[in-house]
Amino acid sequence: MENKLLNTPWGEDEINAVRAVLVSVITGRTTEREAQVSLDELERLLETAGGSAFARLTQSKYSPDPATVIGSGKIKELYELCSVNEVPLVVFDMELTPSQIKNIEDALSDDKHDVMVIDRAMLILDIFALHAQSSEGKLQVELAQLKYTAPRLIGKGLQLSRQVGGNIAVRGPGETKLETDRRYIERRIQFLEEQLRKLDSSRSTMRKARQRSGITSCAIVGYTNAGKSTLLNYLTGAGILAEDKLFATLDPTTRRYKLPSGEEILLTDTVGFIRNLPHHLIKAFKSTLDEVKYADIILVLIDTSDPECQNQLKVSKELLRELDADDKPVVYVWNKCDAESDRLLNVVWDQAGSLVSFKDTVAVSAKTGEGIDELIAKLEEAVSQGRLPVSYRIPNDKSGELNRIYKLATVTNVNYTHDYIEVDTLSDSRARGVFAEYVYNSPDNIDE
Ligand SMILES: Nc1nc2c(ncn2[C@@H]2O[C@H](COP(=O)(O)OP(=O)(O)OP(=O)(O)O)[C@@H](O)[C@H]2O)c(=O)[nH]1
Ligand SMILES: [Mg+2]
Repeated sequence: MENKLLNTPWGEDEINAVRAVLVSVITGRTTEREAQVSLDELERLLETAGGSAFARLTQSKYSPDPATVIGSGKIKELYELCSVNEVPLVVFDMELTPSQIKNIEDALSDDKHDVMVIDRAMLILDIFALHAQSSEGKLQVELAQLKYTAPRLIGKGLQLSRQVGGNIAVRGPGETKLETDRRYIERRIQFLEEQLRKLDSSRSTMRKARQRSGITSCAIVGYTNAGKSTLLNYLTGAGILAEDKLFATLDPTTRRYKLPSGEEILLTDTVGFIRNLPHHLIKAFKSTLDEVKYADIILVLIDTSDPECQNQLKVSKELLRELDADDKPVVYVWNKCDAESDRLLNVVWDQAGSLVSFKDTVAVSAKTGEGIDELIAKLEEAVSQGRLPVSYRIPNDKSGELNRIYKLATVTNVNYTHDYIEVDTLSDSRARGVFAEYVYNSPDNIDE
């Protein structure tokens, strides 16, 4: 059999994979091209979840039908496509309500053939369920699935959904199975929210301790598959799974990294971004994404080998704004420069002026190490951003504080007097806060 979509013979994986029709509605706000690009991505998401795309169906419709999204003619076409080819799964590249899912499933199923309908967010959550490793990650995914996916499965019955859709969208994190019993869901949601609250408070205690320790933290963010984990692995040997799959990483990983100046910083690899991420999903992964929100510096990675890299950058910038993290020092990193150097040059020269300022960008290959030295230099620059000359007076009986100052600030001069130690430094806002009681001369109080 020929796989028409991919134009290749079926491989073993494709034969075992659950086949699905991908559906997109082109509304007034999207173009045909944008819809196809988004469908390409949906196809990759489906493959990551263990499915394979059988066909695509698109409809231009200024306002989607409230009951079935696509019109009745298209529904009929979809019904024929699924029943003739025995396709059990349909994935819509948009957010569907539980009743829309039920209506479409009813219209596509008959006594001989059941069809399961899911949307983009359900598919993403399914991949998260497969990839969650930490207990916090698993709790977050299960909670998001109970709130989002479960109500969308109730109409059809979970057993049937499993049979029909080959488990796609109905897996729970780890070995657990997603439940759809209403009473169970309510109790479980309460339990998970309580557990997550506890974890969140211990995470914020840890974060505060980290802030007090004065080590600069840097979050590596960017579109899924941009190479974030590969970069952290290259720099620190973190050993994180990095592969050519969407959302390979769900849980954040933090490692120490020593800059050439000798200063240590913390680098954190984070969950990838993707276009059309529903707002409630961002909220569901709040504590994971807080790593970005509370970082001192943001390193945005863009995959230059992806023809859609401009959009990757746009989505990353939008999500940073949504996370309230867009006012921090940012270093834009054009990754995979070993793969597509021509495009890289075009991107940097044609687009940097309008999208990012050229001086903040650097081209690297996290795979070969090309450009990494320049990246580190940019990082050092960003770390020192916001440092001001400040002098502290430390009473002699607290001389131990001097060691801490050495850790948190750049010391330019030390003068021992009879009553105190006078230390001239370059201090960032955090160091100025930590040693506020010792400040005797800084630009802040000179202005007063
Ligand atoms: N050619 C080339 N490939 C790279 C480079 N950096 C990463 N890759 C590949 O890109 C794919 C994705 O890399 P990851 O490090 O997993 O990407 P990520 O951003 O962590 O992705 P998610 O965790 O899935 O969001 C892998 O197959 C890497 O080997 C690079 O500089 N050059
Ligand atoms: Mg990763």
